[in-house]
Amino acid sequence: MSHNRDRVSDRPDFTVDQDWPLYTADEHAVWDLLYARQTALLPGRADPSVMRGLEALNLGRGGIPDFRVINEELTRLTGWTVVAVPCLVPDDVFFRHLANRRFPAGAFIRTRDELDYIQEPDIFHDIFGHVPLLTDPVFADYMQAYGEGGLRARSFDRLADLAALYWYTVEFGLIETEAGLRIYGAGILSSLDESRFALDDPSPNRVRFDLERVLRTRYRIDDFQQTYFVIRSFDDLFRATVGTDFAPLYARLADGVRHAPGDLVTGDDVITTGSQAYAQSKVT
Ligand code: HBI
Ligand code: FE
Repeated sequence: MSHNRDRVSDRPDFTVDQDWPLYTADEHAVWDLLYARQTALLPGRADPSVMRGLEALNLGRGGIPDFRVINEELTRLTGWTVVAVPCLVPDDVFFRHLANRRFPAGAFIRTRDELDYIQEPDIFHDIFGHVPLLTDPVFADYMQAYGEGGLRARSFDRLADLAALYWYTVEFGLIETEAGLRIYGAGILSSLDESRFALDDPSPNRVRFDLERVLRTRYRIDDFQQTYFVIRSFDDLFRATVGTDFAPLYARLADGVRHAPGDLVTGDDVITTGSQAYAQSKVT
C-alpha cells in the first residue's frame, strides 16, 4: 500500500520517503520491462547526453532504483538530488524544489494495465525520463533556472504561459545533432510510441525553437504533440531563455495571441511540415 498514488505528505515541501524496501517483486519487474523496452529503442534516437546519463546513474542495474543510490552519483556530478513525492505537487512547491536543485519524483510505478499511457508522473517517467539529463551540467542549470523563473512568472501571473516552455523543452523537446534530430524531452523518452512518433512520423511539425513562439503555443496533454520544437544545443536553449529578460515578453503576451498546437505561423523556421494526419484521424 505504500506506493499508492493517493498518498499524502505531511511535510510542507510535499516530500515523502521513497520506502524503497516496500516495492513488490512485480513492481520491480514492471520497471525492468519498461527499462528494457526503452533502452532497446533509444540508441540513435535519444540525445547522446541522455544515454550517458542513464549509464552514469546505472539506472539499469535491475529493479526500481533507490533514490539514495542515485543521489550519491547525481550530487557528485551536478549537485542535484531526487526527492520522492506522492504524485503531482502544487506549482509553487514544484518550482521551489527545482530552484534548489531538487527534482520531485513520483514514488509509485504504473501497473501493467497502463504501461503505455499514464496521466500522472510515475517513477518511470520521472526517473528514466527526467533524471539522466540532470547529469548534464548545462541542462542541470537550465532546470534550476526554470524553477526560479516559475516563481517569478507567478508574480507576473504568467505561469500558464511559462508552462509551455517546460512542456516544449523539458517534456517534449527535440535537439539537432550532427547525426540528425534526437530526443531529449522526458515525456518522449519515457514513451515507447512517442519515441518513434516524434522522430519518424510524417504527422507532426518540427520547428526550430523560438522562445516567444513557444510561449504563445498551446499544447496537448492527452495525446502525441502536434508540433515539436527543436533546439541546437543545451547552451543555445540556456542562452535563449535564462539569458533573456522575460518582463517585456510577458508584456507582449498580454495581447492574447496564441497558436493552436498544430499551427505553423509566419516567422517559423520549419524543419518538417507535418501532415497532421495523426491528429486529424483522432477528430471525431
Ligand atoms: N509535480 N510531481 C510533479 N511533477 C511535475 O512535473 C509537476 C508537478 N507540479 C506542477 C508541475 N509539474 C507544472 O506546474 C509545471 O510543469 C509547469
Ligand atoms: Fe515530466
